[in-house]
Amino acid sequence: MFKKALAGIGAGALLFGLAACGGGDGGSDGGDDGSLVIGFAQVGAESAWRTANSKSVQDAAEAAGHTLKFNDAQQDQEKQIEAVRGFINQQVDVIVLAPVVETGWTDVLQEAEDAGIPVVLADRGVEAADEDLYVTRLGSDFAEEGRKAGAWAAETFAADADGTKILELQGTTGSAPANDRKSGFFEVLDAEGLNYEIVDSQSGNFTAEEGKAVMETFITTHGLDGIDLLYAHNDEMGLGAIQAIEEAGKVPGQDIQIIIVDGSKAGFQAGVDGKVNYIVECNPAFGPQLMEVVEAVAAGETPEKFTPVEEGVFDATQFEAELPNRQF
Ligand code: GZL
Repeated sequence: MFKKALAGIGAGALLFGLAACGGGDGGSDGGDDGSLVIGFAQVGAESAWRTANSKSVQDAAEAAGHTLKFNDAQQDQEKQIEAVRGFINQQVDVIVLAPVVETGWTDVLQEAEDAGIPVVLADRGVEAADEDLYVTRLGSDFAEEGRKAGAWAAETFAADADGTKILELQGTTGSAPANDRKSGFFEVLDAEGLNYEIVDSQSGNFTAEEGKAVMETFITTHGLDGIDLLYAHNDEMGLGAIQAIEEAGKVPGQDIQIIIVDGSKAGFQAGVDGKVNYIVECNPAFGPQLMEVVEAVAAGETPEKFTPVEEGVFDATQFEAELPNRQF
């Protein structure tokens, strides 16, 4: 909005306008009414979580009177980088990025900084080397989600003298949630001294289709006899795995216990049906909180480097009561 207004002014006035507004070479000053033009580079639409997250952000931007330029990168980093470059060229006031993976962002984040456009990370994070190239991240503490899952598993299988055999369906390779949900989970199993074996661990890329396909490969390779636990980094992969387990003639939730992360309606329904044993919540509905962060950043404030969203955990005794509360 602000930049569009300036764009109509002659060169001389433009320099004055920029100087008078302290806009520098593209600072984010927003419109006179405080409205902002926000570029949102979203991961994709791979899961119910992602769809709910996009809606939460879009609804919150509309409610706040901001213009949201939305891009769905279909889980492709090159498309996300292209989207960010597009937002830079459009001289948006703030860029919001949900980075599909942790690495490969230095150049484009530097370009945003050079253009004077602040970047806010939403949901996932980037590698520490790029920490100075974004203002703040609003999202989940993925390692803590992994620790919560690990605490339940360590308690549930503590008496399993012959060792707990675990299959793991990891999220998108190289993504912050996949890296951190894995590290947090096994950090707690080790700290609690659980006797366990990782029978196999592969990425299902956070989708139901790929989660089912990987589980079918697990079953073909290892069988299910003696497998105690499946740890799926999100609901979709867990639900896909459940289909594969049932097609193999086994009972999910009984023959093999299952942990999922997100807390979608479908995930909780699987819990009510006895097919899932533990759910770690990952909250997508941070749109309003994100707008507050973006507005603060546009006003030149510097929030904490990381703001975690609130999230809970649920076991079989809680699934039925919680299901009606699920928003996605
Ligand atoms: C976590 C988010 C993950 C979800 C998945 O914050 O990045 O990506 O857990 C989604 O469902 O695909």
